[in-house]
Amino acid sequence: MPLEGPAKIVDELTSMGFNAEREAVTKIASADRPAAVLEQVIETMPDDALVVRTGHVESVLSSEEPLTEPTSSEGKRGSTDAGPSDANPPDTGPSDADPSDTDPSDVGPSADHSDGGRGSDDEHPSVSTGTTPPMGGDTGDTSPVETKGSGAGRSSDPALRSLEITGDMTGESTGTGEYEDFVAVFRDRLERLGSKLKGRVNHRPATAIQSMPGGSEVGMVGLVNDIRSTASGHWLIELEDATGTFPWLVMKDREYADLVQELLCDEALAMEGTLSDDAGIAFVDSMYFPDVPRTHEPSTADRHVQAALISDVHVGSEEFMADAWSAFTDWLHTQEAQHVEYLLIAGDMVEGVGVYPNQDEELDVVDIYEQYEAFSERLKSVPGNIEVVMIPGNHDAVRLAEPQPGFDEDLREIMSAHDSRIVSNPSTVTLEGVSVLMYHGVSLDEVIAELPEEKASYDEPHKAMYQLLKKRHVAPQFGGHTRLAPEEKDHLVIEEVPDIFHTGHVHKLGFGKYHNVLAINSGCWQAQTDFQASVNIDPDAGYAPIVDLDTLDVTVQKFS
Ligand code: D5M
Ligand code: FE
Ligand code: ZN
Repeated sequence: MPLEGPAKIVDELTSMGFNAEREAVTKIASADRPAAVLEQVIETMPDDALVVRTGHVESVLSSEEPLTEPTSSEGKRGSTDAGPSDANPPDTGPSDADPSDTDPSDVGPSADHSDGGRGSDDEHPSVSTGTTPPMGGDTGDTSPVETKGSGAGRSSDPALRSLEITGDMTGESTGTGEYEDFVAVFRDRLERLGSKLKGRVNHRPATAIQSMPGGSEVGMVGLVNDIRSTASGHWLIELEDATGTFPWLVMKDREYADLVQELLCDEALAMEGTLSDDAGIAFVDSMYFPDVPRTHEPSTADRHVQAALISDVHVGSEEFMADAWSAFTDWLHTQEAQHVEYLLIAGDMVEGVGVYPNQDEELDVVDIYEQYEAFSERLKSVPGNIEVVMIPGNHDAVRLAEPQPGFDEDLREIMSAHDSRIVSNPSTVTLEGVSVLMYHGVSLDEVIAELPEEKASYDEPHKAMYQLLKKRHVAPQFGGHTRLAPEEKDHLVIEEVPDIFHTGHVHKLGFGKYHNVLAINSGCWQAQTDFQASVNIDPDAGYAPIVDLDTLDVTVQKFS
């Protein structure tokens, strides 16, 4: 067996139905005789093991037994022909559906993504409609064309990959739930977003403004404390900073009146204006959001590599779309998907229990742990050589208040078969230089409810995401749908501009660019629930948006 490096080792292991810890692969690759070590590792794997762990490789490396040269590529899990289906339960593995039966047009991009919010925005990114290069066409890859099995087409060297996580607050929760923590988290928000605004206005503390004479030109940076309309149809916005509050009046016929509709309580703003004669109020002349600079230039990967961005799998729900999921994971094993090396899942892995009233009437699996077991089985049909990153959502078994820490040890153990990175909601994952801010998206319900239809709607969820980017905060408004966990630091501030912003939750697919940031709301893998039918939510289920990390172009693959 010619072994050339980690990529080959991963391919070899996945072809035998094993996933492997990254460290384990590295250890094998750096051994004196990697092929012999790999053979020994496979020979000595426990029968029921699905994952080659670092400890196991270490014990092989340190064993006294002389290592024999491998004589064939057959491990005890069977030949490479068997594919990973060995490790999959009969009803979930890619073995069920032969992708060669599938008409490529069935899994092609949605034909209607020019409407319904799929990239229909003016600033939408270029959308490929199925221009995937011919199989193996552009890589000089000489590996045999395979349409299913090990994902062997994904033969790029894992050493070319890079994946860094920032902003994962798992294990770093400081909040005690005391009042002081709420004070601290808002103070941190004001300091960090305020520092982005202070250069734009000649700002003064609220208390200083309170003692300035009528007619003065004033500026202030603060959090929106209250938004009221006056009897004459003007708008009164109360801004709060560390010293106190001050009322700002936006006249209904001013150009800024339109922007008032975009405001949410607790977001950071800068205002500039003129004090009234009695100095009791300031008339707004200009208003600034922390925003993403228009000049933002996103980073891109140095090679052609892709990431699949999905969310809202909802395993355990009667409406979980098992066939669509299998079609997706089958596709990941095909040559067409050979460049998909990363899979990001933005929350709601499982349906959960007790999330919404009467939810139990639509549960297929009623035990939360069994739901994660079932999810883990579904994850096993994702090729082992794809890097998976996941954050929790509001249906997952972690605290509801945001930021939500990554899953606890018990759940990690259940999901350990695929060596996924499990991080907090939100977190930023940087893939080969391209930063992706992952956030589940509960605040989108609120943005959509509060803002006018043309600024944010379920049909164009990416526009609601633009608002979060503009406010540089993933969940600005406190006290509504979104529960906020008080922490010393506001983990929900968008400190650095991401290259990609990925959310889910609203079960609608939509994407577009805001000041060069690609915003993608992935759809879901759950058909319409009774509740959703009752409120006319028509989910986009069974779609996988695929992003080219070298160009940030998006292709939508449809599996339902
Ligand atoms: O929520 C999916 C979408 O549906 C999201 O926009 C919230 C909305 N939803 C679903 N069920 C309910 C109930 N019972 N009340 C209010 N809003 C709801 P997800 O949380 O991902 O299921
Ligand atoms: Fe969901
Ligand atoms: Zn959700």
